Amino acid sequence: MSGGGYRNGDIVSERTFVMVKPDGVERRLVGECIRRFEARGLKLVGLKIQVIAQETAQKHYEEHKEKPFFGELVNFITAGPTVQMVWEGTDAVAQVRKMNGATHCLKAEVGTIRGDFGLSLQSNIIHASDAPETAVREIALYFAPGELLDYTLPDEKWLK
Ligand code: 3AN
Repeated sequence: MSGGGYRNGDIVSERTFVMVKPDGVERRLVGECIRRFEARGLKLVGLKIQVIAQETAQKHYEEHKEKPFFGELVNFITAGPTVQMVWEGTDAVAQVRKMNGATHCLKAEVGTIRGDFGLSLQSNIIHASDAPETAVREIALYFAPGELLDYTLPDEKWLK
């Protein structure tokens, strides 16, 4: 399946890109993030840990290139280990965004990852694609097609 997903009636199964940022890794929140997405019914199809290159970070945050915080953002995201993941499931892009919460942790609802674990704007623990097209671009930036797994879980019939 492509990152763009497919339609089954009104139900969209799709893939989204998620990254636990250096603050999330250093604060040992990787397992908590994975637990929440699994519990929700999403399926992990790609996973790696790495310190990302400046060039990759610049491509990732291309849309913010002209913003005053761009340099600081690139320095922050490349400052330590980050965890890259691809999650698949019904309406995955929107559901993960909702579970992560608003960009500024102080504005994020309690019950979201940012609302439960953060207080900062830049150190906001986790990133996720904001649209299916963004997911396709971001997945390709971090994963080769062969690094993503196609498999079925027995509970999937309950999750569409
Ligand atoms: P989101 O990650 O919720 O999609 P974006 O795409 O608006 O948010 O911003 C990307 C990242 O840039 C944010 N996660 C945050 O770390 C950082 N950022 C956004 N706005 C600012 C700002 N005004 N000052 C510093 N960092 C910012």
